Amino acid sequence: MKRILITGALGQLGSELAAELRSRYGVSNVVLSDIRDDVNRQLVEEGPFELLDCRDFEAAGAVIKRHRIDAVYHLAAMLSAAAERDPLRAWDINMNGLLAVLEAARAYSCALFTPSSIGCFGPSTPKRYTPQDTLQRPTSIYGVTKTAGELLCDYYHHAFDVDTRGIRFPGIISSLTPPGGGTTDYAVEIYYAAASSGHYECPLAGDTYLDMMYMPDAVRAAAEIMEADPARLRHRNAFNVTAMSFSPEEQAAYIRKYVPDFEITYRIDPVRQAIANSWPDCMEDYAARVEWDWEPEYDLDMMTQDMLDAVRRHPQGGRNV
Ligand code: AKB
Repeated sequence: MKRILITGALGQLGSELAAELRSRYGVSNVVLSDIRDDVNRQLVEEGPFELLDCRDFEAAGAVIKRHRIDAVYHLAAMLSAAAERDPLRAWDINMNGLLAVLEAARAYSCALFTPSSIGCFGPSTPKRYTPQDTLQRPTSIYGVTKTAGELLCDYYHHAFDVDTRGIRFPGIISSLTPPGGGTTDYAVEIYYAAASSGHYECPLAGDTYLDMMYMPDAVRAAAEIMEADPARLRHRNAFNVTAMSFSPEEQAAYIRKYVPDFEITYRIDPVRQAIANSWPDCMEDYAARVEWDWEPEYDLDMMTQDMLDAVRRHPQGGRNV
């Protein structure tokens, strides 16, 4: 894999994956694309960038051809809470975007990474130590698109031999670019609130457990699965990966180690709470560990120290806002 295209490159995950992949493969070999170019200007100007609506198969194909791309990281998508506010738009962006990029990958023989999510599970999925292969009946539109996307990527692999790969991300916590429209966004916002006012009003109940991961682990996971030996992969597009599972109460307790007066109160957002209640408390990620040696580095304490340092240095809500 030498020449890479990232869609949705200016978002929370894309902006940090761009840095990781550019340090592995060289700035000029990693082309960034997004539907807009008026945010993260530093990233837009640092290396090759294309304005791209990934639902447009012709346009995606033209970018792939022009830059002689051999692997695409398709990150453009709507997250769970935003998707619930506009389900038809979520279907359009998440499914028609994926389909166009899959077709372009097929036409130009590219490998394709697509992130799935803990959102692919539903209330009938085992809630604790959720297995790799299990019941998936998601109840959010985001989850419907994620489960359909996993199946579509599997289909393109077995029907057309496209080298599709993907992982089920938990909530991702980071300080470079803020997340937008996710159920797990609270786990990022809480650090900014702790460092600025010392108080956070949480939209989820204090005992809501969800899987989470710190960004350095998330970008490494995305790079490593694409470098994995295909002969070892029994699964392809839906690897469970996790690093930690905690509730808002527990996260607040860890923050208090470093901000002793930190206070958390709760004002439940019924939409996000319903989504969170339908997701696992904690997954097991044995298949990823066995098939491509996945291992997270950051736990809740290490992440909390690092995040508080980062947000104190950049209190405006993200270095790339
Ligand atoms: C969201 O909350 O929608 C995302 C996710 C877990 O997929 N962060």
